[in-house]
Amino acid sequence: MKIFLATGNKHKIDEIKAIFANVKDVEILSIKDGIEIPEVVEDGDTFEANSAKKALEIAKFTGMITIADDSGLCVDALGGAPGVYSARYSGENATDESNNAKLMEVMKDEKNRKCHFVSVITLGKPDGRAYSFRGEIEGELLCEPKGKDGFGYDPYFYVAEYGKSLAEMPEIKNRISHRANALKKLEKELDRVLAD
Ligand code: ITT
Repeated sequence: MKIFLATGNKHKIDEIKAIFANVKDVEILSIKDGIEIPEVVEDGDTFEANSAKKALEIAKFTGMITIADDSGLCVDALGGAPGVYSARYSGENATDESNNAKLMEVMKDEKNRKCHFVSVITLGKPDGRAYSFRGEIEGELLCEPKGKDGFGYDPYFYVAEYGKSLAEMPEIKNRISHRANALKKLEKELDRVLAD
């Protein structure tokens, strides 16, 4: 079956397609297939609220079963910031570079580098029903970037178990990441959710 992936972030499209590659009978469509979608205003206070809003608004717009990902970096020493504001941490015209520069500036004298990524994947139906799944991954913030793959905060996100940043291990990232963990939960429930 065809499932529409509601995101404007091409890195998310690549990752979600790679993670879902082995899921039988599911074909992921996205803006990369030439389907245009309106921007959804992300004004929720939680990953769950924003993820459900994106999935449901775009499911209604396309008339297709739609999945959305709302995700972000939560830093312990910053009380969970940037959290749901991760994409625009350094302001309206933020880029990955400006967000990382701000994060490094704010964290420069901080010894506690513990952090985690969160991804909430929602499957939304055009009739308004939504099913959300949360995944997380623990890490530590590096002081210098490492690696060239991935996107966003990946070059600063160090995973002790592998001794590497997420930007240094794209294949492994797609097995262990917050996004992979949320998608595994969706995959487990997919038949039930689709039949509901
Ligand atoms: P859509 O809303 O269109 O999906 P977006 O990039 O705006 O795209 P979010 O609002 O969910 O998505 O913001 C997620 C931000 O969190 C993202 O832009 C990165 O800065 C960060 N982020 C999320 N997942 C990440 C990952 O796997 N690696 C690095 N940074 C990540």
